[in-house]
Amino acid sequence: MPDIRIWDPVHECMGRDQLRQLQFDRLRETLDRVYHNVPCYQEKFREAGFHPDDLKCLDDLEKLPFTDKEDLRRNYPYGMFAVPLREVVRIHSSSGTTGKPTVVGYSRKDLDTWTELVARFMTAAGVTPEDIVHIAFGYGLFTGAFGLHYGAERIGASVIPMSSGNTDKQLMIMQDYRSSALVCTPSYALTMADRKERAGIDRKSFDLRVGLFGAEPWSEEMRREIEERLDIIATDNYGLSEVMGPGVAGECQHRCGMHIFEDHFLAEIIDPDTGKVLPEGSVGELVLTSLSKEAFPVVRYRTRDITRLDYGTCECGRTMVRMQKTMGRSDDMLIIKGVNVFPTQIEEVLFQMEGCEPHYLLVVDRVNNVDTLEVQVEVNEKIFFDEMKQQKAFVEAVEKRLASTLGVGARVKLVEPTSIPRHEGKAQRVIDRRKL
Ligand code: DLL
Repeated sequence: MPDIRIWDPVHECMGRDQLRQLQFDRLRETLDRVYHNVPCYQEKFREAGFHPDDLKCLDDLEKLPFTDKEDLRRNYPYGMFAVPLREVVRIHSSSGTTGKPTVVGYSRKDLDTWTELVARFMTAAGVTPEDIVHIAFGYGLFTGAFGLHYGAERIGASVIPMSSGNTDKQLMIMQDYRSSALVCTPSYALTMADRKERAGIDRKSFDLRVGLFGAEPWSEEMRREIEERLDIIATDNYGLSEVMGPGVAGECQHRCGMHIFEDHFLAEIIDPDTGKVLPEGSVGELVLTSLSKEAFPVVRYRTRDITRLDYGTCECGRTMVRMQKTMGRSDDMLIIKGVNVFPTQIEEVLFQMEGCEPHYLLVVDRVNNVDTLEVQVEVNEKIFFDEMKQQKAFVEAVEKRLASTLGVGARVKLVEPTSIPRHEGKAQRVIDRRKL
């Protein structure tokens, strides 16, 4: 039987008219805040001939330009903050399109909101104070671990801040400490299932009953496989660092889309090519505007995630719109082992290595449920004809540089000069063989 517990029924089950009024009031405050505190927004608004006082209804938002990763890159590291640093109590970051990551900040109130919203979706997924929540996201600049950690604590669950890696130890702790809720990427959940089966561990020796998975795309088939092999209910949750981290949206136990917490985020669907807002029910790129953030508000942030919004009522009683599982991206970002990787980051590294030619191909695959990345790169004749020993040292040097830049390992394969296919028009540099 689905659990009907709702963390914040006043907001999560709000009437749509009342919600729109709340969104409007909060949007006005947000526009005022960014206009007066963030030069980048002030400039954008001026260029669009828009003043925050011009906002008369929610649809007026369409008159404003978008924000994207490029704006964050240009204002690296703190240029998009809307409060002085002394009011920022936490900093996280996410991959940028080039060597520099994007930086996001939280005020004390932002951290409180974040915690509340994570508690919302964890409750919607069925987590209660009785649960022992095993967090296997990496603690660090990534928002996943800290976000879910504080949300679970707020619910009153017992949190195990396990962090990522060392799968055997993870399994031991899960068995011994009787973890009942697992938090990680869906692909890592499958890695755990593999290891458990290989070690011949009986599924009855686990108390796991629910999984809260996110940070990367996954299919319904993958959900079924995780549920079957770990004997749990697997739920999906969505978020992105620039908008807050996890806690933007999450599934309830009916699992028919992730409820977007619309009292804090305004969602639009646009055509990624024209930027036009699409009619309700269309598939397109999700654009989000934060409605309550103090330190790092975002106005019309292009997530690049392709999805569809469903405004139909959900049996759980929540009135918040549901987003479908993402169907891809409108840019070339890859998510490898839960880590966001842009081909441009790889290109930058290759171009810095003497001997590499500007021709490369990225081959992404999933082997035994683990993502793999192979970087095939053309090298000049000197290196190609060098001794094996020198070639090996060269490959190792590139791999080391890639691992430290990307935060995830890649296998480098040197290929003969001119062997990578040349394209007239747009180069095709990525082959993704995973079936997501
Ligand atoms: O991945 C935040 C997060 C952490 C979400 C933990 C859920 C759980 P970023 O590292 O900035 O933030 O990556 C954001 O990851 O634009 C999507 O492309 C992808 N993504 C996140 N959640 C999902 C999901 C975190 N449930 C980018 N399904 C986003 C598909 C997801 N893609």
